[in-house]
Amino acid sequence: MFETLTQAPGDKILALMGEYAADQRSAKIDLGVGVYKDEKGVTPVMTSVRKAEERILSNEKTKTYLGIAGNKGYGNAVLDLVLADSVDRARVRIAQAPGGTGSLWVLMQLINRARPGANVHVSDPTWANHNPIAINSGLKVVTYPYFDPETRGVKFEQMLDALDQLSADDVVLLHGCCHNPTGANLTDAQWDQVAESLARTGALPFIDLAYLGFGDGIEADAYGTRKILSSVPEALIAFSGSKNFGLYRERVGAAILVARNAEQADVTNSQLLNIIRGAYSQPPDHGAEIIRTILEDAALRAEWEAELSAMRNRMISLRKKLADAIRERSNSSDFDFVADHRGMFSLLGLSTDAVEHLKAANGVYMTGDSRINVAGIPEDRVGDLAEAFLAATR
Ligand code: PLP
Ligand code: TYF
Repeated sequence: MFETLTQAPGDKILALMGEYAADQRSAKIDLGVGVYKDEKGVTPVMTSVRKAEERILSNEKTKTYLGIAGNKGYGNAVLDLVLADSVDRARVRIAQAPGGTGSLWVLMQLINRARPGANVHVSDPTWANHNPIAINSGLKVVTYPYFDPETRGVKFEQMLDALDQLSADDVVLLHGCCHNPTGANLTDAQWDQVAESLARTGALPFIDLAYLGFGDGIEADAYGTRKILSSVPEALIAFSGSKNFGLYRERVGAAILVARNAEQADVTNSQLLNIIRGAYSQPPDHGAEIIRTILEDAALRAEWEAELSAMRNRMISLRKKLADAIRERSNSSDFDFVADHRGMFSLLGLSTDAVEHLKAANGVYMTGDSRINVAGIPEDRVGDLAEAFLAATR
């Protein structure tokens, strides 16, 4: 049987993690995989999460099956967090799913049931996993203009022109905030225009919300999602709790669907639950129960929000420090975009050779497209990094 198979391509980002671990140099710097790291370079268990786990451990009465849609309290808490009052809940359904990735998967399967082989329009560039998830679900991937390598901002006029050409048969995948890999994001006024375009063309918005709270705060980061939901009849959202709750390995996320009315929401939801049943039956509970416990308890929630703010402010401060260090050394504003970007990433726009050189000569690791994870910048080595980046671009 297996002799028919050939080697499948690996995940480049996860392979880079292995390469970094094998590097013996003590001065190496990991700006690769997108996990948050604190000033000691570790990805900590948040204190609010630890406290919630202690409560769960002492109060848990059963480990019987949860049901296909997962933890109900979690679902309601995530809807409050993400949607607020942007849309009538009678039109909304939510299913807990394994991570943002599992949520993207079940929603892509749902799209393919509604419109087999539909075009999913993704930003150029986008997270490397969007493409395989769409293809494996039977969908086609098309790109819309997004990142401008000259300004390192968003090519907004071209993006909007492309969106304006779409029809009700199209799906538009949008990063709700903290764009991966570029770090370049839409302004509120630009979100308004995107929402208006989607309402006009009828194209289906599909929002990947993997970094809520990592950009400018929970409310600010939810602006685009809520604006779109208040403007269009139908939408999909893939929510992830991996980053903002630091629950990466617990695999907690949610697939959210918004339909035209309650009847269509029920029918569409029956298909979503049918997809889940035929894939993994039901999601694991632990991560969802942690998030439910935190969001439903005022004190734990306040503690989580403070921890999330500290992570976000640390990333913003590292962005400023790196941009300042480069400006001081180069007398140019060429890298100021790093301070303007938001979320965990910035796409530097370096050549493949420069990325390889930084790794070989300086032990600085980033993904091949020159994306850096700003949370990996060591506070005491910002100067070294600034010099290495300038040398690599000369
Ligand atoms: N979407 C984007 C844009 C991401 O960067 C990630 C990163 O991990 C995910 C989705 C999915 O995350 P997870 O499946 O770990 O929740
Ligand atoms: O882009 C990143 O680095 C994160 C982490 O298959 C990640 O989103 C990377 C690859 C992958 C899963 C998660």
